[in-house]
Amino acid sequence: MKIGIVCYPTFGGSGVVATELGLELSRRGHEIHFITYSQPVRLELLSNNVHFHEVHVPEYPLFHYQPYELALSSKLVDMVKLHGIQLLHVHYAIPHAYAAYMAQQMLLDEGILVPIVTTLHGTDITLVGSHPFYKPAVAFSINKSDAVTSVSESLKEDTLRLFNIKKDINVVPNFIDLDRHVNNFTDCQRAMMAEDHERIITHISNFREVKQIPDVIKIFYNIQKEIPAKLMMVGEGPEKEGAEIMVEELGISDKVIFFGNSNEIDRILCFSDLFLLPSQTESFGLAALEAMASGVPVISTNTGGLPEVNEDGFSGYLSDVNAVEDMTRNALQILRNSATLSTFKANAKVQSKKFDIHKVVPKYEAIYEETLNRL
Ligand code: GMT
Repeated sequence: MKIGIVCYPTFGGSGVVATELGLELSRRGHEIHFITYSQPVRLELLSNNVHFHEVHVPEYPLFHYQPYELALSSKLVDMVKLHGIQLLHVHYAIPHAYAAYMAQQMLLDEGILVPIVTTLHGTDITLVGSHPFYKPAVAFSINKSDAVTSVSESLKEDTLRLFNIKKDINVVPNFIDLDRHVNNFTDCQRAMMAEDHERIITHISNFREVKQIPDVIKIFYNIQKEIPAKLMMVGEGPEKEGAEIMVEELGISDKVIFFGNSNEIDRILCFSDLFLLPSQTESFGLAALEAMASGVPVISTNTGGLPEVNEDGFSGYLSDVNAVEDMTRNALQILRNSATLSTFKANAKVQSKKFDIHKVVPKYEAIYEETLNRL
């Protein structure tokens, strides 16, 4: 199949999932066209069947807001015609599903029928999309998609509760490429980060309010009072500066490293003992899955899709949002004893295998085929 993939190209779950999906589809013989405003961060190699088409939005002083949707839908029309793209798979409803629908209508006018598959990722539904300013447009573009998928059961339920949706929603969970992800490091240079007797705790996110960054720091603060430990904070976002100030005020600057965005996630996870994800909401929690695939147990909240990813008492523990004391207790339960830690590390790997790329990507292929056959 010739498939056009539209996504956000930045560091962030939906863009990572879209990119990894496109790359795996290309390995399975499909021709993939990424269409977005810059080259996706995990898309390092372009090849015969992986293409990238950049959407340009010319700056014009008259516009207070530059019309990205318009530029994207025009680019989709051009790329479908030029490359014979048969199907558009858009990740994140806003504004991608909307722009794809406009492209579909323009193409129909020329007698070309291109179906749209929309994948809902979470914040497009729970945090942003359900805002009254966007809600009618989001509901409309979901209902106009030819197939709709969500990354967890929980997100499907949220979508049906928040919007008047007439389409079936297929749950296709996020996935992990274990062959590529399982760290092949003989030495991930742990010694550069911590002493042998110290536990390494890691948090990776886009540092938005929803990630509850102050809770990450509070949990770590409690842990390091009990056992020797270091905290690795990976990512960039609006809450980062506040976190740096909090770390300073708590007097733990020598135990916390802020990395910023990193292309070395695998190496960081390779030397990590525990992953913290105390989010207020999380439709899936791809970062937790990546941690588990590297054998890192997860302390998370029990919100959204997290219970579908992290199995309580097996790959880690789940707690209520803001239950800092409970999350501290659970973290110490895993970290205090080396034998317990080894068991949880092994369990985390086992749990990640449920989301093996080779089990999940065929589900998308089946949806594409079914959608194309329905035309
Ligand atoms: O978590 C974010 O703020 C980024 C966001 C995104 O769109 O990239 O992540 C969402 O999609 C990911 C991939 O499906 C999920 O793993 C995240 O759980 C989800 N984030 C939230 O629901 C807050």
